[in-house]
Amino acid sequence: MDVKKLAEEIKSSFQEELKNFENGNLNFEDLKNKFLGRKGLVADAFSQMRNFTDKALAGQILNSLKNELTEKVNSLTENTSSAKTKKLDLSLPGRKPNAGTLHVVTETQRQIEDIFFAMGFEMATGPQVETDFFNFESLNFPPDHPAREMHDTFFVEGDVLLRTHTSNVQIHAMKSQEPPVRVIAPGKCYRNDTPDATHSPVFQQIEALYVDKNVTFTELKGTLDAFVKALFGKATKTRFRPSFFPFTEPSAEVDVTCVVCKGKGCNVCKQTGWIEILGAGMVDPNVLEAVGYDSEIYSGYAFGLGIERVAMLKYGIPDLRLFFQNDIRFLKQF
Ligand code: FA5
Repeated sequence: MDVKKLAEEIKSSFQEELKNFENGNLNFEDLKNKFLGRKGLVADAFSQMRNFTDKALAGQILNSLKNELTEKVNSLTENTSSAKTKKLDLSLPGRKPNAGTLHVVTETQRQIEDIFFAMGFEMATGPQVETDFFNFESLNFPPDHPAREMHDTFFVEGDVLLRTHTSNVQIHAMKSQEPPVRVIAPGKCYRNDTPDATHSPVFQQIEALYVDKNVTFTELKGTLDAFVKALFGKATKTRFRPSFFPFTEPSAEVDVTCVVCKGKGCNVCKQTGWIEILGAGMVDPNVLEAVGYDSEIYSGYAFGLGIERVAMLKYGIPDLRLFFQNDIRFLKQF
């Protein structure tokens, strides 16, 4: 077989198909595949190599055919893409970029912060990796005190641990300033708790602390009632249950009406109609003395609330684990 003739035939067939392509009767991929594809005419010519008498010459001719067609095809891609740009239809509606939103827990945190800022509280912060002293001892939890059992946590090494509550910030705040102190401190906390509808091993709290002359339990009740009504609406009720925290005396757990069932009882509130959102109390005089405040002159209240629990109530979310699963369908609702 004459390789030159074969190459000429392929070239003229390419010219024919090029016209079809330019007329819009053949698409680019089909044109390219017909000549340069794995099963295209050029590859087919190469596969007939053993039939050509002068194989070296045949190789040269077919290689230069392949290069020539590849160049032509490549120049077509450039032309077509610039042709496409020219045909850009500016009247088409644009593609909307997917704007992110704040996570519902962050959103809730900011709402809570705004309510307390409006009442005159300031922002305070403290470390998440903390020493036993700030997380427990200075808050009146002696070593081996049974109250530590409910705060089983993750130990880093020695007496360094991941804080179990934001109450450590009470100590940092009081050590760094004289009364009056009126601060809130949001942040992550860690406990060796089994995840369920209302618990997670990592969760967030907001601590509040107010120390001054003549601060009373009545003020604590009034502040919390005003806060709950500002966040959940005027109809929301609060319930104070006697409780124990080593660093407050007296102490209370504060519940609000379950918004999922409106107080009737469901699996979120464990059929009680109430959901616990925070622990509170009057700062124990021992704590005030430990930071160098005179407990005869000063008194104060403190409370710590779970932000996820508040977000669940506010938005009627039945399971706390939804916050961490990152399901975009869930997150987009807020
Ligand atoms: C405390 O942590 C105290 N530090 C609160 C406090 C501060 C009392 C100041 C007095 C004065 P408690 O262990 O009850 O208390 O937790 C407070 C809130 O954190 C709970 O009401 C709950 O809303 C939230 N919380 C606790 N553990 C978890 C958890 N594993 N997952 C999600 N939220 C939790």
